[in-house]
Amino acid sequence: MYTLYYSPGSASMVVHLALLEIGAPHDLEKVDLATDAQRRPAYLRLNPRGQVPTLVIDGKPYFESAALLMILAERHPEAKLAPPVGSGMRADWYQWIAFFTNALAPAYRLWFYPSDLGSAEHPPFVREALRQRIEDAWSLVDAHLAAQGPYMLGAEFSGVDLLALMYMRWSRNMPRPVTAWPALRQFADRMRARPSWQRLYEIEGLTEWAA
Ligand SMILES: N[C@@H](CCC(=O)N[C@@H](CS)C(=O)NCC(=O)O)C(=O)O
Repeated sequence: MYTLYYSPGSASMVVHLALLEIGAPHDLEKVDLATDAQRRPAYLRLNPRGQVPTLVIDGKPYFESAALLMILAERHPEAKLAPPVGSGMRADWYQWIAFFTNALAPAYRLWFYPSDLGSAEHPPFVREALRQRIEDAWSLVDAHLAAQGPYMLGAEFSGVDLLALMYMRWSRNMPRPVTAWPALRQFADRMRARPSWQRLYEIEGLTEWAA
């Protein structure tokens, strides 16, 4: 039913985690970013952006990690990755997914891919602006978790926690890793104890930021 085109530790993580949380049977196809496999014509036919992840659902390819999370959550309501439609928690769920994909993901993308702006390395003022934007977003999430945690939606775990965790991991070698904020640290520890996280590490062969 599902084939996930992924690269270890990349934006495919949230989709891989969702599949593991759901327990949905799936095939994995590794895309070797080191050899630019994402730019080969056969892959571009699946994902015209030349990025991972791509999720093929019943023969049709889809891209954008947060959209894939939402699609999976809807297709598998029993996994409770999304609160019921129409509920206040569902509204919070949309809000936080939009927050992460708008306030955080583009700044991360530019941080890791200066080539998107045509340079091998950002000038210091751009790097500083991106760092500030990323840290401001994490400060907001830290305050939210401290006041209304332990999960993004409060008492209940949901798919948006998987999205948050993926982005949190990407901060590990940045000037201020998320583990420097107390509530984010607690959240990370709670989430990294989940079996899906441990299984993903085994399958993707990851070691850094395991727990
Ligand atoms: N907005 C996209 C971003 C995907 C993305 O930037 N993927 C990176 C890996 S984390 C990638 O494919 N990089 C290879 C490249 O851009 O050439 C999503 O969330 O799916």
